[in-house]
Order: sequence, then structure tokens, then C-alpha cells
Amino acid sequence: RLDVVTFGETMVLMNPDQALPLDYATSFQKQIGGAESNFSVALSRLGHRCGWISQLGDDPFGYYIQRTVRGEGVDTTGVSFTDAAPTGLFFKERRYGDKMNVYYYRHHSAASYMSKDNLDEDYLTSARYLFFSGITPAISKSCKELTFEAVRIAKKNQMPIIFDTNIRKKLWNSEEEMRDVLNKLAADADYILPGQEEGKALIGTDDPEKIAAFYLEQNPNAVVIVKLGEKGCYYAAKEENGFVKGYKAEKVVDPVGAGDGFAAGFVSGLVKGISLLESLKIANLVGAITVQAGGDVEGYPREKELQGMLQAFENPNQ
Ligand code: KDG
Repeated sequence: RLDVVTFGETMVLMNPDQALPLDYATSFQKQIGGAESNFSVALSRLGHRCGWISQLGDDPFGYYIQRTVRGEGVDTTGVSFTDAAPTGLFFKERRYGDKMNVYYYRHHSAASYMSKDNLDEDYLTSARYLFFSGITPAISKSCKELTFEAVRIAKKNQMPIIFDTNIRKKLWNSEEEMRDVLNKLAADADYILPGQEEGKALIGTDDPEKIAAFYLEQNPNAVVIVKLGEKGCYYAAKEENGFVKGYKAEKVVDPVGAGDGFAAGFVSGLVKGISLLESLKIANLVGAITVQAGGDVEGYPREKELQGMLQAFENPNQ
């Protein structure tokens, strides 16, 4: 049985070797990136069984992504290939310090043609939890329908839903549509993971307590976790709330993928059945470890490494 199932687009990432404007960059590392496969890889490294549903082009980049994700131990039986469109691509541009720009080449990509037909109800419900992000409903109309259908199936089967709002403004037609769709999806989720800055775009405030209050009013049984970057996170549920302090990264190399690592750390705690507070400590730590490596998925820790670090933080003098 799968612990978690998720769906979403993964692209080949061309990561420049130089911190230069992209028009001057000359050499790149070929890597992969996609919020939900990042999450799946991070979860798999923490020892859990995760299934990733997607669509790739029947092309070398598609084979590369499938091989990489599968090689990390993620179940890829829900991945299909199409001849009708290519695998998506994106470039990172590094300028000053950890500042990062992203350029997408994903319009009409293979994944954008996913639809409800990509969801096999038996496969989806073979998992204990459903995880998804706000990127998929932004990719295309059929991907938006797929997202709502997955939520419907999960709810029908009493599968808890974890929703990472993951705003990508470049992908939405309008901010209004973005707000409507993401807040509607949040209303059906059991765990909602917005970033503090995202609060501004979604509900007009970056006050973590107000962000949580908004989503709790929509769904009083939800748990809202507001990510505060290196400060950690704020969580609120019907009967408990509070701040969980973050861990300081020695050096931020690449912040992209940290949110996915945070989500995986948190979900790892859920799957293990440990407390909300302990799960969020793990989430914070995975996030802090992740930003210290280049690439999206490279820096995710393994369970053993994570436990060692948690212990070192709890008992600094040993
Ligand atoms: O969370 C990291 C992702 O943003 C990155 O891997 C690319 O999925 C991606 C996207 O759509 O931006």
C-alpha cells in the first residue's frame, strides 16, 4: 500500500553553472524539477512509499525524468507517455546571492494535457494520503479539472488531503482566478500549507494568524500551517496553535524545492503518526537542509541523516 499519492508536472531543469544573466550563461547541469516529484523524492528518502501520477513526452527528457524519479524509489506506475507533446523544460537564472529567477518552457507540454482520464481511482485510493500543489490547477483547464476530480475522489474515500498552495503567478491567467481556485481547493483540504508571502496574494494579509483564521473559518476541521521561511512556521487547528522555530541554514545555495521538502518532512510525521509539533520540527529541518544544495531534489536528506541532525539540535553538547 502507498503511504501517499500525488500528481503534477515535472520538467527537465537546466541549472546554469554561472551566476550570470541567462543570456550570458554558457553551461548548465541537467537536472529535474517539479514540486510534486520533488515532494515524492523527499518523502521516499525519508523511507515512505509515494506514488507520483504524471504525463511525460515520449522523448529523451521524458525517459530521463521517469528514470530519475523511479530511481529514487517513487512509484511511477501512474506515469504515462505521449507522442503528442514534449516534456516541459525550465531554466534557473542565478544572479546575486540566493536570488533566483525561473524561465519556463512548458506551455502545451505533455503534462499540460493531463486530464481526469489520468486518474485511476483504484490507484489513487490505494494510498493513505493525497498530496497536491497549487501548480497543477494553473497549468491548463484539463489539469484544473483533474485536480478537482482527485479531491472529489479523496473526499469520497475519506482520504486526508494535504494541499501546498504553491503560487506560481506566471502560470495563472489572472490573480483573481488564482485566488478563487486555490481558496476553493483549500476549503476541501485537511492540511493547508501556504507560505507567509502567499497569504498576501490569496487573502490580502501576510499575518500568519490571520491567514490561518481565514482557512479555519472556511473549514474548522482543517490544520493550517503557514511557512515563515527560516523563522519556521505557524500552525493553527481547532484546539491548538503556535509558532515552531526554524533551523538556520549555514549557507543558502538554492531555495527552490525547500517548500516541497518542508511538506515532505511534515507528511513523513503524519504517516508515522507522531504529533503535529514534532512533525513540524522535521518539516522545518528538511527545509533548512534542502536550501544548502543546488538543484531541486539533490539536497533532500535521508532518514538516518535527518534523525542524526535532529538529535544534534536537541542535545547540542553531546
Ligand atoms: O517547488 C519547486 C518547483 O517550483 C520547481 O521544481 C518547478 O514545479 C515547478 C514549478 O512549476 O515551478
